[in-house]
Amino acid sequence: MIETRKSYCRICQAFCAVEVDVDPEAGRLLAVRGDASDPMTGGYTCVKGRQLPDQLADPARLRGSLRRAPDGGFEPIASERAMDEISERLREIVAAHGPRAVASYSGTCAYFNAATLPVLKAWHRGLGSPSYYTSLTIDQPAKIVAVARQGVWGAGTHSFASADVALVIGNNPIVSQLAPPSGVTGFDTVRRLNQAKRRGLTLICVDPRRTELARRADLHLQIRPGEDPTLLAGMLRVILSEGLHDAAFCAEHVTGLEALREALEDFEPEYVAERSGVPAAQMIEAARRFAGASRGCATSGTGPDMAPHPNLSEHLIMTLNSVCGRVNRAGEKLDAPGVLSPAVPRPAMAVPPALLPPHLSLGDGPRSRVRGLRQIFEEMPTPALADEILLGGEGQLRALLVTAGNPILAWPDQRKTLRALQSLDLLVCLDVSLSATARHADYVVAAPLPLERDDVTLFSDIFYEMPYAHYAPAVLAPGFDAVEEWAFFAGLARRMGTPIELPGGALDPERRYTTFEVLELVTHGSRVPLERVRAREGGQLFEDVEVVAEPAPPGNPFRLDVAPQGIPEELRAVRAEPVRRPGHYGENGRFSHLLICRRLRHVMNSVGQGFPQSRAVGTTNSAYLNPADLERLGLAPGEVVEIESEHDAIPAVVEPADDIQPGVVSMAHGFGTSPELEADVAEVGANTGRLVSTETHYDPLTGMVRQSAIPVRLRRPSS
Ligand SMILES: Nc1nc2c(c(=O)[nH]1)N[C@H]1C(S)=C(S)[C@@H](COP(=O)(O)OP(=O)(O)OC[C@H]3O[C@@H](n4cnc5c(=O)[nH]c(N)nc54)[C@H](O)[C@@H]3O)O[C@H]1N2
Ligand SMILES: Nc1nc2c(c(=O)[nH]1)N[C@H]1C(S)=C(S)[C@@H](COP(=O)(O)OP(=O)(O)OC[C@H]3O[C@@H](n4cnc5c(=O)[nH]c(N)nc54)[C@H](O)[C@@H]3O)O[C@H]1N2
Ligand code: SF4
Ligand SMILES: [Mo]
Repeated sequence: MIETRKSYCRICQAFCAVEVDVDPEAGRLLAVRGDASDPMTGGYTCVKGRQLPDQLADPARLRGSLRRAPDGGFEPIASERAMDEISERLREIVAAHGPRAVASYSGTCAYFNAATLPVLKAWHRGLGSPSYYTSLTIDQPAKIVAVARQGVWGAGTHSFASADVALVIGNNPIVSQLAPPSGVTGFDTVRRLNQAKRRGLTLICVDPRRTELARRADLHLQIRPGEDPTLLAGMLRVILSEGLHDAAFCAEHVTGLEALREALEDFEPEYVAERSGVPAAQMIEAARRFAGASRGCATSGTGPDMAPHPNLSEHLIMTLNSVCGRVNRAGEKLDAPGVLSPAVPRPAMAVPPALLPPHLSLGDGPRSRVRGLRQIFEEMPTPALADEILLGGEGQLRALLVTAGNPILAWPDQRKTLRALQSLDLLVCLDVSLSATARHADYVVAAPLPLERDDVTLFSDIFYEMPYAHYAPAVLAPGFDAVEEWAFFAGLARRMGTPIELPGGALDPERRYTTFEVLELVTHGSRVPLERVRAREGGQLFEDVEVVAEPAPPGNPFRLDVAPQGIPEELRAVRAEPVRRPGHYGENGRFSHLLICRRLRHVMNSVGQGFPQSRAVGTTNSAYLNPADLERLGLAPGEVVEIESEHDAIPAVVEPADDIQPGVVSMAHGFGTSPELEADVAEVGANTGRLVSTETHYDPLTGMVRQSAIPVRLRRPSS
């Protein structure tokens, strides 16, 4: 019997609602299609999601847990037995070295599974180990630093749904399906963008590449990679000097305006143009059109956050919104109320850093032992993780539990990552396949795939500009011994006698929980109780959820600080940098190109590289260059070159792309293999993480490594 059920895809955070045909008896997924009745995703799916049946049936999928055997290979192990042995090893490590020696790293896919991270975080608290790491700190920690220094508006910024302008910096949601709150939405993006344009939206894009989004923009500022701080400073200077900001709003809610004005003084349009490559008239027009609109925000993706001075870029982006007063005022109904998020008040006032919850402050939590780095979002910084393993002494990491992440392909400095993983006493990977990282593990624990477990759209709750949520019960059983990630950590806690405290209460070690029960404890206090979300099939709007921005208390003294300590200093430091001549980058100007980050539609980081339709689209992460550059270098499309940075070199397949400006190489991350393996770059791609060092070009506050605007040069391989 074939049954049709509703669920949602979890390969990326778009969480597209789907209808699936399943044969429950055979345990097979027969077909998947977008659910056109869904109010958020409207039937949209992408090439990745349409391959859910291939992912489930993939012969390369893990079909049970594995343990390292004496001969160096893997042998099968029952998952309960694996948990017994792993908890025993952890107990020994904690006894000998203390709880800090036990670390976990969770990758992107852990965020697409609502129970995983809350339980894992609680497991760390219960164990007393601060060594909690995720992909957040190699992604966009700068967005958190900006909030932690400027403060945040309690009622949120204007939504995209009501915007008449959108200024988008280094974000390509048409491919990535991810936009920050108030940004051009990552859900069913093209259709919603077209609607917005019919409404009169002005779209301004800042990107070195003429992206899928930039092609639809009214104004595309094709910036030289890494020059966002200069360009944004120039735009702010235009807005403030022409008086285009919201002076009334600033008088009441903003502080530091004069100090900011002063620090921006030297960012004259001609200087900004020379440095950023954006003509002065275009920069000025963008500033005027942004400030001249009435609603809408400046937002960004990974582009400026991977490049140098990420915290400064994010601060200036936030400042554009603050000085133009692009925030929800008292009495306004919020488009993005949050259905699964806690039902907290949303006051129309600045919430200064001192009043922010601990996870949003640059607090005094445990410090990293390297480079003076600190916790961000109550997480230890992943760029320092390999060093924390390799560096001896008190606090050295001995065990690493990797959940839904792929350090070998994703962390900066791939060779160091390998050395670190190989020197651990214990490496455990919870994954759905034998990833490049899992191949080095002592234990690989098999997790079910999304359609095989209950889940709810908690991660994307803050991005939805409608009161929307989707609870998806499992539609298939894995048919083998698989452990859900939360159950794995609850299993370790039970064996080790440590507590797991969730927002709705502690897990009782004697009880067996369903995933729904755990999700109820995780979403405790949400605006809509989880039971109500589960009661309806498919994605739903909860129209009765109405959140209105509340007035600030009279005499409210709080302000958004647009010139906090560190910002004027960093602006001056940027202004003092030498202007790089195009074609002469890096140390001694030895590098001809800047390599920038990008995403590919048919894969999600390292996920999907083995899917059949994705392989038909492409098997490698090509190095895209302007056709004129290929010609100048005497390279033919499809040819293999060596890309060399200050740190290391990788092979890559070059392809022409006229959406890229000359002097730029655009290349996706998450490809390649572990460095000790021989591999054909045309078949598996190359690892851009190998090109960067964690110790030279990094942000002093977060340790975030320069993963875009990397000086490189290209040449034919020497052999
Ligand atoms: N040079 C360079 N490096 C970068 C970036 C860059 O732009 N340039 N980008 C950075 C960014 S933004 C990020 S987020 C990181 C990504 O870093 P990671 O998140 O560490 O890498 P992914 O490739 O997303 O790893 C996902 C892993 O989860 C597994 N998986 C998939 N589904 C499931 C599941 O349901 N359960 C479990 N347990 N496992 C599952 C996959 O098999 C895969 O091994 O990389 C960063 N690295
Ligand atoms: N299909 C697909 N979707 C994904 C992923 C994937 O791998 N594939 N990865 C997911 C992850 S982990 C994340 S974090 C999100 C990221 O989501 P996005 O940030 O939207 O990711 P990208 O599409 O890489 O867009 C980044 C843009 O920044 C530009 N850029 C690079 N350097 C600079 C610079 O110096 N300045 C400026 N202004 N722009 C620059 C690039 O040209 C690119 O267009 O996407 C998620 N979604
Ligand atoms: S992978 Fe594609 S289908 Fe799946 S959620 Fe993301 S955009 Fe939607
Ligand atoms: Mo990411």
